[in-house]
Amino acid sequence: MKMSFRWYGQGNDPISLDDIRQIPGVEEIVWALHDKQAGELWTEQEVQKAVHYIENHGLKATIVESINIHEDIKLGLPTRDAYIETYKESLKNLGKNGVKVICYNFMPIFDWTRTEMFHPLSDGSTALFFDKEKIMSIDPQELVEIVEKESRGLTLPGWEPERLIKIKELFDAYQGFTDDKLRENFNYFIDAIMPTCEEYDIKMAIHPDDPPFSIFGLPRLANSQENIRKLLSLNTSVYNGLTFCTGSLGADLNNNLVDMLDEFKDRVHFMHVRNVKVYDNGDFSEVSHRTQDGTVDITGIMRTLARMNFEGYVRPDHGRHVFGENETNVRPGYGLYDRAMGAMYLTGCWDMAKGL
Ligand code: CS2
Ligand code: MN
Repeated sequence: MKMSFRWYGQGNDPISLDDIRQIPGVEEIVWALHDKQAGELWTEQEVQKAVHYIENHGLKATIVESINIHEDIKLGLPTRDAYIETYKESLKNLGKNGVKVICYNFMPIFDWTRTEMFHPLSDGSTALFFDKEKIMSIDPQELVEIVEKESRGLTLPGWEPERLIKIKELFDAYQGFTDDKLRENFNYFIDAIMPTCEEYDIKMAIHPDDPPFSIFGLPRLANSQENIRKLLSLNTSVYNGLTFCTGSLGADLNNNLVDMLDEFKDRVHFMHVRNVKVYDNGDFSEVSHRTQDGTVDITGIMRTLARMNFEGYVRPDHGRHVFGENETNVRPGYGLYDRAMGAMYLTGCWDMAKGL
């Protein structure tokens, strides 16, 4: 495996690459041009600049998370073809500059959803929290207000203000939209970009839906073993692959993660490994990466990866806010310390399993 760490870019992330470099085993930066809207072109010059900046800090820039998919592609509107052409152009510019994997999602309207960003845990740290009953009882506009208030002025991926102004319009567009319809539009998109991916050797890795069940009546595609199997079989190129996010999939206790990893291993290009603690009422809290702290079998996952000699990329995912970070301008889920501890824990599990 190759250990990586997500970074929000120069001037946009309070954490520096010099800090990240000090985490043992981390060689790769998971990056993006965070000021780009969905549908905008990533020019070769912009890509080169970002890649050079990362490489000049002694790190590699092989993984991008995410080039967001324009809503018209998910909705299957006639304008989608132009957006797909732009997407392909961005892929070319990335492929030419050494990028190998793109993590992206195909969730309607929202990226990940939580009801609290700084939920107090019993050890005095804080973490992201999902209150199921609350989500089921509020409307999307109220959710937007919660996220805006809780994010302390930092833009969260997938929650860009430009996107949120259009919430009402978007919900109207998705009225009566089924899972099958969304799957059909995914199929159209993936078939259209596969030749470019193959030519430029750049693997697509779809991120599971978070949470892995429908909210506000929106369709879901990448939330269960059966649905992921369908996605991967729509186009069987290895370039149509998966980001296996244990925290997202693990929020549904019906998902047997080790089993899923075993089935999809040849198509998994990127692992997000993190723990969550799921409660009986369906609420879940993010916790440390340690296996005993939540309901995800983290050691089982790492043992499986080691057994299969996983050669893809791994990153710790969301962390708690610890060591006083809560009082700083930390980006929810993306502080330095708990993710650094997570990276070390995962590396430790791997090394033990490998007998190193
Ligand atoms: C990430 C997602 O922070 C997170 O939860 O895992 O925002 C992820 O980047 C996207 O869903 C992938 O496009
Ligand atoms: Mn993830």
